[in-house]
Parts: sequence; C-alpha cells; structure tokens
Amino acid sequence: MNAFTVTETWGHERFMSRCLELAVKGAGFVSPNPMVGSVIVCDGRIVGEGFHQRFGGPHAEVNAIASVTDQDVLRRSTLYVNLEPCSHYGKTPPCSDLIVERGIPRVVVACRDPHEKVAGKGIDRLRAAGVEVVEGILEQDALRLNEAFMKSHRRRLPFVALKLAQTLDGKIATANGLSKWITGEASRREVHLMRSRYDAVLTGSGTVLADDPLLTVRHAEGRNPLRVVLDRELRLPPDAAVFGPGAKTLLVTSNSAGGSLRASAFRDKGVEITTAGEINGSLDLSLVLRHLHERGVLSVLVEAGGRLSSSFVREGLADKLYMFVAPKLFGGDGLSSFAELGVVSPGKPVMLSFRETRCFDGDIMIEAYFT
Ligand code: AOF
Ligand code: ZN
Repeated sequence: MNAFTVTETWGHERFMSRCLELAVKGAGFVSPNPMVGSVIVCDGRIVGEGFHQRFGGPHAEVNAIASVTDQDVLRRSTLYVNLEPCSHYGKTPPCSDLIVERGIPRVVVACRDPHEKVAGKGIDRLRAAGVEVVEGILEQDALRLNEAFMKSHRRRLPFVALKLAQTLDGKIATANGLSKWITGEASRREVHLMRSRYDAVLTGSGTVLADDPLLTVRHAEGRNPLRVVLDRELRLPPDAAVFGPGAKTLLVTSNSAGGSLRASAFRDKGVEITTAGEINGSLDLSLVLRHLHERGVLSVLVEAGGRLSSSFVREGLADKLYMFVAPKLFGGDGLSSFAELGVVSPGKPVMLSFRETRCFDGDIMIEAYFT
C-alpha cells in the first residue's frame, strides 16, 4: 500500500465510523430493520448526514441525501453508508436508484445486505450505472452492529444473548435460591437499557417463581421488549408480575398444558399462549426460537437461571453472553450460573471469546461470544 492509499483508507474509516455512530441512534426503534447511518462527503468535508430513525421510515441514505440542498454538491460527493444501499421496493423505494438519479459518483459501503431481495443487487445496480463502489470499510464493526439483523436473515433464527449476574465465585443465588440483588444499581440500569434494545426478553418458570420479575424497561429510556415466559407445565400463577400490564407477554407451554382450563386464565389477562413440542422433558428451544423468528423477533435476551441458560448453550443456540460479576462470594453451597453443560474434559470446554469488559460502579460486565 502506498502513502496515498493509506491516507485514503484512514479517511474512509473516519467517515464510516461516523456512519456507525449515527446508525446506533436508531437502536431500539428500527427492528426488524437494520441500524443504518450515512454521511455525504465533498472535498474532504461532511456536507450531509442521516440515519434510519424508525421502522418503516426513510432509509439512512434518503435522509442523508435530503440534508444536502445544493444538487451540484451531490454530483461531486461520496456517499458513505454502513449497509449496502437497497435495490428493492419495500416500504420505501430503492436507495440505489435515488443515488444514481442524483448523480452521486462514488459510494463507500461497510458490508453487504443479507436480505434476500438485496444481497449484492444494490451494489451491482450502482456499478452498472457507472457509480464507483468501495466495499469492506470497517466491515467487522458494521456486521457486529447489526449482528441480530445479519443472523436473522442468514440463519432464520433470532440472535440469542444470555445475561447473568453472578458473584466472583460464579454463583447466581445462595443455596436457598435467593438472588436479589447480586449486582448494584448501575448494572441494573444497564440491563434495562439492554432490554430496550432487544426485541424479546425470555425467562423460565423457575426465575418467575423465585424472583417475580417484571422484565420491563424502567430504569432506562426505551420501549419494552416482548416478554417470553417458558412454562412447560403451566405451574405459574396468572397473577405473577410478568403477566401484568406494561408490556406484551407470550407464554410458551407444552402441547398438553396449552389446551387445559388453566390456560384460559392467562388468555383472559391478555397473555398470548403458544405451544411447543418437548425434547427430554423440556420445551424444544429451537422450536421456540423459530416461532419467535416467524413473528419478526430478531433478537432475544435470555434472563434466566442456570438450567435454562445452560440449555441454550448445550444446544448451540446461544450467540453471546453478558456476564455481570459482583465482588462477592457465596461459596460452594450457592447455585452456579451454569448447570450441567456436559463438559467432562478440561480439553473440551464450552469456548467463548472475550469481546469487551466494562465497569458499572463496583461491578464488572464481561461481554463474550460463544465460538
Ligand atoms: C432500513 N434502513 O437505512 C436501509 C435499509 O421495507 P423497507 O423499504 O424499509 O426496506 C427494508 C430493507 O431495506 C432492510 O431489511 C434492508 O435490507 C434494506 N436497507 N433498511 O430499514 C436503511 N439502508
Ligand atoms: Zn434503502
């Protein structure tokens, strides 16, 4: 690489990171669409910006282009965007057509769009019209930003993150099952922010019985996710907090319990009930996830105990872990954050890769990916 291209790549990265910064402003508002930001650069300066603000609204490129009033400037500009411009008629017309119409000569893209109606066609459309397209700038960051959107389109399953709060010696509760509150207030605020950015938050009947959580967003700004409760035997009382008002709740139970008289008490409260088959005496988690995918859920935050969290890991359904760690010890009689993972050899553990650590007052949060 000569000095000129090094400088040029650095310039591309600087403008693309601004796109990513803008895109994040849509977090919690655009799903099931992706978070997208766009900037327009003329003579080395940003002359226009835009991002996708809410589901069904104009795309980032449309907003960025609209922010530039001088049409001659567009004909000399480069448009940066973290996702390939679209080529299809969805809720809005194709952005690649708009770019061509406005005579923008160059487009810099971070990553391709996995949406089956786009998938490379947006870039082809631009190139066919003579627009220069540079690809792959900050690609990994862009893929990570829209990890839920990417997985949903590629695998037809939601992105699954597990959130656990444990002591330094890996315990999520004392021996009698009590767990409130292991981590402090700052950690809890962060969890509420996370909830607002996930489409669904999922828990099991054990956690509802032990903690009676609301699973809504209260200590942060943002919308409530869909609450999903797994209760195979329908043993939960309909007056548990998670079935109350404030957010929608989906109760998943076994085929046999779903038709029972008890189920109607939940329906009367406005709780939606769906059934799933069982595997070895537990609800089939991949069926649950497929059902959530079909109803447009891109991402699921699992806030459950050691058993359900472990099932997601054992079945290879977990993508990410947020582990909050408090500087406390509960000792060997406490309950472990993960149970029964089936690891028998230290040479064959469940492997993760650390992504980031953050501090929340006295606690640490480790973000890691299952590999
Ligand atoms: C967005 N915002 O900034 C970009 C998107 O139904 P539509 O017309 O809103 O199209 C949604 C698809 O368009 C979306 O799934 C993605 O493939 C593509 N690009 N979408 O919502 C944007 N650039
Ligand atoms: Zn578009």
